Amino acid sequence: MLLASLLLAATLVTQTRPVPSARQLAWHKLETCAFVHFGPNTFSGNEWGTGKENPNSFNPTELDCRQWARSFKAGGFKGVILTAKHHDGFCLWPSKLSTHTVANSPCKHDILKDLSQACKAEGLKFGVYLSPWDRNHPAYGTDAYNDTFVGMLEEVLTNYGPIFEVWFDGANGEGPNGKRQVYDWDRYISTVRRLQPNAVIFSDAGPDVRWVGNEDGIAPKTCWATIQRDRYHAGTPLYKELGEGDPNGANWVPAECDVSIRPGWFWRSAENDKVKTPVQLEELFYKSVGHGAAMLLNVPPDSRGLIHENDLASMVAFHKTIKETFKSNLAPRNGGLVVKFKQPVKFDRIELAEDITQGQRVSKFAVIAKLEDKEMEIASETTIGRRRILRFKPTLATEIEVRIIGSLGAARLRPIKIFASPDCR
Ligand code: FUL
Repeated sequence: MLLASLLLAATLVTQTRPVPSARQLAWHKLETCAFVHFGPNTFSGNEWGTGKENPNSFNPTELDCRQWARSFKAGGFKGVILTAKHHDGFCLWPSKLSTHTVANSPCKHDILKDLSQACKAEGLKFGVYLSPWDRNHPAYGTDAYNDTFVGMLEEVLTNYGPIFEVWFDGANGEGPNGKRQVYDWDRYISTVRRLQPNAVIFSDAGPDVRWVGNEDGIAPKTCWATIQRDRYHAGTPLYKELGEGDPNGANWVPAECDVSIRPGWFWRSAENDKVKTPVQLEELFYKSVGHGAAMLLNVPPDSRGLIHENDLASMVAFHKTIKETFKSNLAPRNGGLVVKFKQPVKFDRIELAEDITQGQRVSKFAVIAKLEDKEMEIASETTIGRRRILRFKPTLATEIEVRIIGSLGAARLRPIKIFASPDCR
């Protein structure tokens, strides 16, 4: 009844909200993707290479990108984003525009080719991280470098597609000649649009996907997919605003939460025993995907060129718990915002979702659980967005109701879903 009146109200109220593009809608469905930091730093133990490292140091002895892709699949990830070029400028493909590449290393593999093919074989989407900051390239800091960077983008976007996401790092340090580059973002973006029109572009400021404003993998509980995009640029000092977003923002630019499974972005042997536990990964899932954002978990291959056993074990156990938790929805399929049960049901998760093709609207809601004649408010929260997962201690109820208290235009919610995690059964 409540759902029916909400839908009716929605047809009467003509408030337009920003909505996702087709490429953003496809991206939203992926939810969890793996990030791969790999390069000379894997062998030096550095986080930021200087660009002066000897390409001979890049020498993975058992490189197997198929093992990476199999591992990510086993971890439940839907896409993979590789650091094709990090700040050291080292290209993991044999670029014709640089001498600092895999072609001048003992490895000889075109890692973009290997990984893009492995992803295809495992049914994973493939994306690339390309740092415009380049601490090696002699042209960096001059106009000519913008041509070089566009040329590199052309190589990467032409030869290894389809690409689902291009991840632009906003860092803008000095190059080998002590100069900083003035980045030509308009050209970089139009190059991606021209060559991979279905790819989303990530940076602090979008245009398609925004940074969540921290590297802890956490979106705030209040998280709007909208921002006022022209307030920001890559490298924005206002990045703290990017977490919550802006309900009045004119642009749909959802948040992506990047975080590493290890303390560093690159593998180092000293951190083999500091891999995040399955429980920590689960926590990150609830605080990213469960807050309506996306999870981008960095799992860096080791100096053998393999995903380390500890990282793999942790990802697999994480995925198993998530899969088991969300296996069967306890709510009847035709339930709206009120669900009734004949017998008390025990649950510890409630999942809500707005129909984001109509934009994001809900700004305040409560969840009420009833057991016999007792009524209890079990949650009072703000945004819902694409997917909002609420966690509770195991709770018994014969009725669960979601009350919308604040909304920018009529709320358009999907039916409530109710789950019991393995701990609740
Ligand atoms: C940052 C970089 O400086 C880090 O090295 C890492 O790549 C992270 C994902 O983005 O801006």
